[in-house]
Amino acid sequence: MGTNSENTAVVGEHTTVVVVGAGVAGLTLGNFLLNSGVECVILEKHARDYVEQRQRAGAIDGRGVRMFREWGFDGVLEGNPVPEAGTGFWLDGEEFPMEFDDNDNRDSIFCPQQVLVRNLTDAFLRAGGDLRFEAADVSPEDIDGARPRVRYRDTTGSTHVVNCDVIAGCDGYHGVSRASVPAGALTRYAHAYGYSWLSVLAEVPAEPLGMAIHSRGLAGMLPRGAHASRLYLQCPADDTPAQWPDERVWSEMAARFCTPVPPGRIVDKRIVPLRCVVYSPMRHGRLYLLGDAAHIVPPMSAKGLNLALYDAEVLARAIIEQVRSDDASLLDSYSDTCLRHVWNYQAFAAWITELVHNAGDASYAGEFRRQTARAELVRQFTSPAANKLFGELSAGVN
Ligand code: RFL
Repeated sequence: MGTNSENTAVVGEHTTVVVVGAGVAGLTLGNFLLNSGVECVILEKHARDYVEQRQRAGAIDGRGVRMFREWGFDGVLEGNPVPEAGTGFWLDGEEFPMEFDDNDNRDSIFCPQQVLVRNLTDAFLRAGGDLRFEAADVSPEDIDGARPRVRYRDTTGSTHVVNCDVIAGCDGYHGVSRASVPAGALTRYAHAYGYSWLSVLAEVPAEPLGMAIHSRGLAGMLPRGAHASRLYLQCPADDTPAQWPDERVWSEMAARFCTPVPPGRIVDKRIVPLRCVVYSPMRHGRLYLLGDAAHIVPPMSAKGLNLALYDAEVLARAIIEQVRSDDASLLDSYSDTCLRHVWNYQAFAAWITELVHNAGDASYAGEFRRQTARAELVRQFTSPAANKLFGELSAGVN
């Protein structure tokens, strides 16, 4: 390693994989690589505290739970997970329990995303991993050339260049990795729903637990640990959090669940537009895109985090195969392998999103669609065959 004192650039550093972003995709990939003896460096733009406190998803599906077990990382799921059993759907106040008759959904758990991120960070650092927080101006370079590398600035202002064989873009939807792909090289497939969710984090246990379908719109209450919940309220696409004072949140929850909902302290409120996005292919040259950097699913499906985990495992296996056997076939098929799974989950996400929203507020899809969606929902709740199919769709089974 040499230092150019004029521009304080540190040159000559080399690793096998530079992972951009220490979210669930980046940390899972980093851990699997390190555990298999593959060198990597993770670059994260935020400070460790910020990343570890960021509250987001909370549902890990059966495939994700089994994946961590199979790789010997059971420990990363510890720390306040709540079994998913007991989730219900309320249709105009009538409760229907959702019990899926398949292994995938039986294995799934509620584990707050920040708990998973904290545990993955600890595991990576404990194993001697190289994780650099507060990396500014991260910039993938020569991604389809002979010398792929990533440039960034550290907290002292020094510029570093890390040369590598593979760049893993795990920096979310607004990150720099996908933006570094030349215009026109990726196709963007997208669909926007005409409504959003007000997403609220509150310091109360999730009770009632589940989703409510009502003519006022959808509502949801799901656990984020034993003492906190995420609340969702369908709202017009152009609403702002300022239009939702705390009292309105609690009274609207009670109105949509048709039951009193004990209020608690609200710590976060944001508007999440409901949309689906897929970028294809999920690779350009030596840059591979993972997780939200490559696709967004509407939150009703609770699959965003799980897709990120899937991508991380597929890329980890592909890189390990390349390093151990000099065999690039899994790397070459990375995008196709992931996209099959992505479109499968997008299909489930689009179906469940439309079903539960159409069955509620008729001002979007009309009264006819409301009635057919309600009939279909009741069949989901009451027919063992339909329920089994729901379980299979949600588990991504073809
Ligand atoms: P992440 O988790 O956003 O991590 C990206 C990381 O990259 C960093 N970064 C950069 N680092 C270096 N240089 C740059 N220029 C960078 N730009 C960004 C970021 O700081 C961050 O650390 O993406 P990843 O790993 O792809 O994971 C995706 C999931 O986080 C996401 O899909 C889920 O949170 C979506 N989601 C849910 N998914 C589920 O499976 N189940 C759920 O129940 C669920 N609930 C949710 C959700 C997303 C939500 N929000 C935030 C819209 C609930 C909410 C409210």
